[in-house]
Amino acid sequence: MLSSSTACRILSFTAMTVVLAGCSTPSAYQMPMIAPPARLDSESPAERRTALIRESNQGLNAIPLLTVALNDENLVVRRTAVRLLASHGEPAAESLLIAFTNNDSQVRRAALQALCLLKSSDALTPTLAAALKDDDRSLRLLAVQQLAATLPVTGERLELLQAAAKDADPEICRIAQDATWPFFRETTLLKNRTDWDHDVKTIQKIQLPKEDWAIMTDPDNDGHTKNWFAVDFNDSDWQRIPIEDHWEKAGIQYDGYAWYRKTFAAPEKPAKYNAVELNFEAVDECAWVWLNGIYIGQHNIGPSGWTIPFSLDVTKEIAWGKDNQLTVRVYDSKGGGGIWKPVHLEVLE
Ligand SMILES: [Ca+2]
Repeated sequence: MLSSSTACRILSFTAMTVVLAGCSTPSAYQMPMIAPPARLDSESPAERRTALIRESNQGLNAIPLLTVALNDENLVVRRTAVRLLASHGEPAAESLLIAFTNNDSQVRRAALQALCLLKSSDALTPTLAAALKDDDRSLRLLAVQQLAATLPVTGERLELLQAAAKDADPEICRIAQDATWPFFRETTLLKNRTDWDHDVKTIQKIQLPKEDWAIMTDPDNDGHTKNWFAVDFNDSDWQRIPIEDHWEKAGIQYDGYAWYRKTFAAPEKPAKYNAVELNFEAVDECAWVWLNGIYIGQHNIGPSGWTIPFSLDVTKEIAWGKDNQLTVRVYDSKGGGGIWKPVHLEVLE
């Protein structure tokens, strides 16, 4: 078996031959202008590294040499080789795929970073699938970020993200879960409608009951797959707590996802109105909301959203003069969590 330095030397010769063969007007007088052969057989890693850089500066012919150097016994030489391959872009893509199978996780990571810049997520799917199984967390994180970056998430990318949503690392898990979360709706409030040039007046403001909301924690984040938002879902075995305070005050010491459900009576239909909105004075921290089984929108701006009021349009979803079923999925990353301020139904004109 060839040692890596012997293989480098052979490839160095091959690369030089290609350089010479590539000259359009080869001539004995031009020979002295070509850099002396690289010292890739040097015992010194610093000299081998310098030689790699010099070869790489000559152009794409250095790619085979750099590929062999990925297996150099010295980690600095190996990592220099992958960095130089990345600098050659698309022509080095095949070599970067080889680098991605390297024993050195830093070489694998540098290769994957370069490949993510060169190829679309769909073209890179097999590589990203392998990266999601890497022992090195940074490779799994890079892969999940890449898979989640292109919307919509469908097909094989969706399947991979669904698998990554069960990763042992909480950050990787969260990115994958967010990317595969199937509910989104943009709400348009009356005051923001471009076709609306009147002052918006609140003609009825009905505070929802404070007491007796059903709550269930969802540590596996799969309540939506069990239809916890459905009107006819049976929540009779869920704990009852008041809103307008953090769930910790009701004895639930918990950070993560949790679901609230409440049935409330809506008033009779007003003679005249232009919109109906559900206003949350504050939910700590993020919220996803259904009314009568229909998804109506979200408040999802991260931890800083815990004290920011928000409203969602329910003009089409409200059932006048009847019971209405409200479901709120809450995410709390730290500290107090829950629907800690009042919720109102607002009839607007
Ligand atoms: Ca919090």
